[in-house]
Parts: sequence; C-alpha cells; structure tokens
Amino acid sequence: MSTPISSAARADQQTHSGRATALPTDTAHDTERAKLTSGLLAQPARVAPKYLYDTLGSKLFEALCLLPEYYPTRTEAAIVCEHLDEIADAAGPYGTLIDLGAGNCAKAERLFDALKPDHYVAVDISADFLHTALNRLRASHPNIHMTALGQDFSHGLQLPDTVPANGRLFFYPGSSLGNFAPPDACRFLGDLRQNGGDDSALLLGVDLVKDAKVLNAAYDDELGVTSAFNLNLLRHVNRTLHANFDVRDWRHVSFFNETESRVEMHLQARRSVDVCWENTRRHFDEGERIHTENSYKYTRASLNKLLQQAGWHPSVYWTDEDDKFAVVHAQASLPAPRGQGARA
Ligand code: AVJ
Repeated sequence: MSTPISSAARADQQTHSGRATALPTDTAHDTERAKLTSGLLAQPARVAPKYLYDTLGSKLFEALCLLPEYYPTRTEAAIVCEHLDEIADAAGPYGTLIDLGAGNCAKAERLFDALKPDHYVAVDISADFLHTALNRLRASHPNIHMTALGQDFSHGLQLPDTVPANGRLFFYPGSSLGNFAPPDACRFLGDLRQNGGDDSALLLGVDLVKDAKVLNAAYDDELGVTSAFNLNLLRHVNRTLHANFDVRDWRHVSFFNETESRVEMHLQARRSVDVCWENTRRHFDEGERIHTENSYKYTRASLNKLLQQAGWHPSVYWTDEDDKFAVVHAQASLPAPRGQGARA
C-alpha cells in the first residue's frame, strides 16, 4: 500500500530551503510521506491537520482569526488582557515560560511584563519563524533569556538541559489542545506533567462547548476564508507527495459533531476523481470525504477530568462573559495549606 519513497525522488527542497536549523533527514521525510499516504488510502481518508499550515496556510489562519465568525483568538486575547493581573498572580512564581506552538510569539509577549519570566522557551514546528520572532523580542526584552526550539512536540516535548528544571510554566494557548483526540490530549498533558516536575504549572486556552450555530459559523465563514484554509491543505499534500489533487474538485465541509464534542473539517469530492502520487493512486467517489481536522470543545467538567487524569490540578478558570472560551491555570501539585505564605 504505502510504498517506500526513494530519496532520489525528493523534490521538496524548496519548502525547506533557507532553514536556519538542520534539515530533517531523508528518513524523517520518508516517514512523513508514508504516513500521509496511508492516511489518504484509509477508509475514510484522512490527512493530519498540520498540513493546513504551510506558508499560505499560516497566513490564511491569521486571516481567519480576524473574521467576525471566528471568535476563539480574539476572545482568548480579551480574557488574557482583562485578567492579566490575576493570571500573573497565579502564574507568577514560575521562572521559565515554555510557549508551545509559539508562532510569532505575540501571545507570550503579552504576558512578559506581568509574568516577568527569567527564561522564555519558544517551541514551534517552524524554526525559521521562531528565529525571526525571537530576534525581535530579544531586543525589546533584554532581561529575558530566550531559547528557540524547532520541534514537533505533539508526540512529546524534548527540552535541552539549558532549560532550568524548576519553575516551568507551560503555556498552550489558542485551543490547540482541541486538535488532539481526548486520549492523545491526556497523553500529551501527562507528558508535560512528567516534563515539568512537581513545581510546574500549565496555562491553557481552550474553546468551550456552545450553541452549534455559533460553532458552525466559526468554521464555515461567509467569506470562505476557512474554506480556502482547508482546501489549501491539498496543495501542501501535492507538494509533499507530488500528488495531483485539483482544488476545484473539492469542497469544504465542516460541522459540530455533538456526540464527539468536536467540530470536524472535511474535504468532499464534488465529482468522481482519481488522484495519483508516487506509484500510488486513489479513487474518490463523488461525495467522498477526506477528514482534515477535529477541533474538540470542552466543558469545565470535561476539562477538569482530562487535567486530573493527566496529573494536573486545575486551579483557576478565566472566561469571557458569554462563556465562549476559557483560560485555565493548573498546577502539578496541590498548593500548600494557607497560613504558610502559600496561595490558595
Ligand atoms: C488552531 C487548531 C485551534 O481548531 O479552531 C481554525 C484551527 N480550523 N479554523 C481551531 C482552525 C479551522 C484552530 N486551531
């Protein structure tokens, strides 16, 4: 089924040229392509959501964050802005801020003045992006020691020894946790708990369960930006596999699946199509779908349960007035009893 691809067949150098960090090995590329192939050949077909984020995809994501329908980004920013002092109070004693999926580092930067971390560790898949962002930040925050890590941390985070072992605060905003199925989310959070040790904490942004109309609009906006964002994944797949998906053969489909508590994004074939890549071919009937993303929505109860299963103690929730989105602080250990200078 998924055929191994010879390194001579690689022609994807342009996507990685100019990287400041080491190029991924041929083997890593082959593994990625094999995974992509097996997902495309599966019934139903699936492609990992990370393929949404090539250069154009990241721009389209930034654009969709400005849409009136897509509330998560701006709601989270408003919550953080409104409750910054309390957040700093809860999350203040942690010296090392570890930003998971840092991107342009703008979200973490908003915390710097209040949190005053000694060390800032920005982790993201795209190292290029990080280096540019950190160079800018270093100039404006000379007192904070900064480390950039180009890493896909979804299967476990590898922190170098230069990152202090004590006082780690993991910052995971933007409801990115929602891309994990609950068992994987639990494993991921549990891994962070192990990574952080007993004096670590977590600052998490999660999207909450709400009226399906609001959720459906957020993932199927009137301008079609989300549709372009989803369809662009096919171009990324084309470049990665030398496949011949024609974007015009596909339509964006998304909906809130209440049973699973998740918004699903799919690409649905407008007509019967055959797609070829390497020495593989897949036929799609008209109406057949490729599943491209799940975005899980939580309630306080379901998130508390998840955090506790992963070894974290949820301590504070901050939300907006409509309860659309939550920023949650959780601790590795229960705080010491009051009267000993500890916070409750
Ligand atoms: C970046 C994964 C949090 O699930 O809301 C936006 C991505 N997908 N519109 C989300 C996304 C469609 C987003 N996350």
